[in-house]
Amino acid sequence: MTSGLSRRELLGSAAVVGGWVLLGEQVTQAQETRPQTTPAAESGPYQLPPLPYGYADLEPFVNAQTMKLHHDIHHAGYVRGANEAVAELEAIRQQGGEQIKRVRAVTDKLAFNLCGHILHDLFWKSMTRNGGGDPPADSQAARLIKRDFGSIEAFRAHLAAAAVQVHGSGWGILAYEPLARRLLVLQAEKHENMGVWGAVPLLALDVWEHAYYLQYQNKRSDFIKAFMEVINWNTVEERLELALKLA
Ligand code: MN3
Repeated sequence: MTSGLSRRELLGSAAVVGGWVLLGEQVTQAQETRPQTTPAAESGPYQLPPLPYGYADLEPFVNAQTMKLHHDIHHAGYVRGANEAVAELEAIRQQGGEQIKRVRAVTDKLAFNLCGHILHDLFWKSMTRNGGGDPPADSQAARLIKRDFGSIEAFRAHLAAAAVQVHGSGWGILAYEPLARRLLVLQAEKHENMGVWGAVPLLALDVWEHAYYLQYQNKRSDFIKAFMEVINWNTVEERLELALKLA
């Protein structure tokens, strides 16, 4: 990733969206693919990333049907919505006049869809075949999780409780907060509410019903247990090492 960047470069390239810090790599990708004049829905600054594994690769924990619908339909919808919002804001600026009153509504649409895109991108990377267990004993993640939560087990219990208790649709998230230089377990309602400005998400657990209902029905906690078996600690470590440079 961008681990060769200095702190100043990293800060300069990070953007904050809906309370979540977006690390430099994704911002750069977005800037390099500026919208063209084609309809906003299918093109624009944001693109649906391919899954980092096959649809069936996380079975039995996440089945192929759930994975395909979730990625190809739901995640794609957030990408489309974010691109639409960007194009609508551009049109509003150009047209001016009464159109300017739509900024509130379209900004809301942008935050919802873009945060949905950002968190799904991290969600796919948060899981891997043969993942789960504890982070490597000598990793920064293991060190900081033990320091800030007491133990890996206490962290897992906290994350699971946060994910189970989300009101409605949302997320359980492990994040690094650079002001106090500490890890936090956060919840997100929908994709964008309850975020903490400046906190960098390191691990994201989707508990919208579409993430588990086909396979686990109403048993959200069973899906959360399954997620624990596929956690990708390499992703956590990579993102944590970048986040540590923010403070
Ligand atoms: Mn989802």
